[in-house]
Formats: sequence, structure tokens, C-alpha cells
Amino acid sequence: MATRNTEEYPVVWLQGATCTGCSVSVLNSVSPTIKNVLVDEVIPGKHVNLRFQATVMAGAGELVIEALEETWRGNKGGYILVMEGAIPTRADGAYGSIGEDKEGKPISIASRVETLGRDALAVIALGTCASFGGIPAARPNPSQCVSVRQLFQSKKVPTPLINLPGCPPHPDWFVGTVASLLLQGLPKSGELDELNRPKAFYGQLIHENCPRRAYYDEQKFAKKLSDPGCLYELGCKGPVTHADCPLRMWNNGVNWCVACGGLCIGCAAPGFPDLVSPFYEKTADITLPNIGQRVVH
Ligand code: FSX
Ligand code: SF4
Ligand code: SF4
Repeated sequence: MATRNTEEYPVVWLQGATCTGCSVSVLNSVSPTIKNVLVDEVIPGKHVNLRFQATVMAGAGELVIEALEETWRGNKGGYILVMEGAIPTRADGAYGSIGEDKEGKPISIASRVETLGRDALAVIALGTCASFGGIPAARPNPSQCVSVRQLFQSKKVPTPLINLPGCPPHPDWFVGTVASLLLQGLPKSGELDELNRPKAFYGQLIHENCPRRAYYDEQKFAKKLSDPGCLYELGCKGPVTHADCPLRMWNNGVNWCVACGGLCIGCAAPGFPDLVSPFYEKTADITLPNIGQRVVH
């Protein structure tokens, strides 16, 4: 339990264009449990103080917007911003807002992410939508959704950014990243790849660690999903998707997409879903990159 000597790390968690699957996934964290993360000291002496999270907070309306703004005003340079979902930019951000200003005018998601992002210690883009645009930014992208990185580049926001793609992301990727921020501070040079992803979780391709890899090497391809064999001919995107799902597995280590007889649809890949569609067709123009070698970024 947090005590008076505990160091508090305020966290503001915003949601943009999202299905809220990222929140649900992180709530399923098992070790530590989400209760441990939010109520206890996740790292001895350090406590995550979640000040704003629309899915789980009890409050609503003006009160919670005040809490959000107080956190920002009172902790400049000291809070962590978690962004879930993409950011609609069309029509001055009219397609999504979080609270209102004093005159009752909606404050756009884009403007919130820019303001809160600029003054944060670090920003975690949680999920493929926040990291790369994801489903809300898929063609024809009617609300002109962008990723956090795209927004930061266009608005020249220099705050350190960590991308945790996955639709949804694995709870360990989030909890591990937060724990590392609390323990060691901002990521050191070389810990993130060129897409701002922690190499600890995204340093290898699904295909490099896949238990069906021997079938691939022997060119034994499944003809339908329930067959043994490599699922490449059926559309598996493991050869172009970086994540540690085969090693970590999902649902507290119970199973994962390929092992349960499905295939990897590339949910953590940049360009998901457009560039990895159709999910269940062999992607003809995949050039298999450096299979079997560690990816050097
Ligand atoms: Fe959903 Fe998150 Fe996908 Fe996106 O996940 S699980 S659409 S990554 O923003 O809530
Ligand atoms: Fe595994 Fe998919 Fe690679 Fe086949 S193509 S080895 S199923 S990751
Ligand atoms: Fe996403 Fe592929 Fe991992 Fe499944 S195996 S969770 S589709 S990255």
C-alpha cells in the first residue's frame, strides 16, 4: 500500500478514436494485477497515481476535467501521459473532444494531446491506433486520424514518446514499460527502435519465434486453419510483424493467435489494418526480411 514516503507518479490516460480494447487489455494484467499497479507500490517506494482514466474512474463531468487540468498545471514535466486511440484532426479536431473550455466550447482531442503531451515527462502511445493510426486511420480515414507521433511531429512537440502497438497491446508491454520508467527513468539510447518501440518487447519478428517455424522451413503449409503446418499461405503476417507474442503468449500465458490455430493478422504492425489486409489471404508482395536473424535497429 502506498505510504507517506512513497514517490507519486501522476498519470493521465486519454482516449481518442479507440474501441477501448487497450484499456480492457491492460485491466486484464495478471502479474502484477491491475489493483497492484493502481493501488500498491508497483515498484518499492513508487506509486502510479492514475488521475484520469475515463473507463475506470468513478467521477464524470466538470469534476474530472478539473482533476485532469490540475494534474497538468501542478506537475508540469512530472506526469506521464498515456494516449489510447488515434487523434482525429479533420475540421479542427471536431470529430472528438475531451471536456470544454470556460465558454463551453469543446476542447479537441488533438489539442488536449498536444497540450498535455508538451508538458509531460514522457508519453506512452498505447495500442496500434495511438502508435500508428490503426483502425480509425484506415482508408478512407474520414476523420483524418493521425498517430501521436504524427501529431507531435506536426506540432513540434519534443517530449519522449514510447509506442506500444498491438490491437490491443499485451498488458505486460504496458506494465513493463511503466515499471521501467519508474525504475530507470526515460528509455536509454538504443532501448527503443526507430519506430519508438521498446526492443525488449518488439525486437523480434513473430516468425522468428513461431512454434510452426519448422513447417515453414520445410515448406509444409496448412491448407485450412485447423491443419497443422505453417499458416503463411493462409495469410499469416508473422513474417512482417514485430512482437513477442509466441514467447509471452496471451491471457496470462494460456495461448496466442498462431498456437490456437488462427494466424497472426499483424495487429502490432505499422500500417495495420490496411497494409496487412486482407488478413486471410497470402500477402503476395511480402519480402521476407532477415528471417532467422535478430533485427538490428
Ligand atoms: Fe481498440 Fe485501443 Fe485496437 Fe486501437 O486498442 S484494441 S482499436 S489499438 O486504440 O482500443
Ligand atoms: Fe508461424 Fe506465421 Fe511464420 Fe508460419 S508464417 S512460421 S505460422 S509466424
Ligand atoms: Fe497481434 Fe499477431 Fe500478436 Fe496476434 S500474434 S496479438 S495478431 S501481433
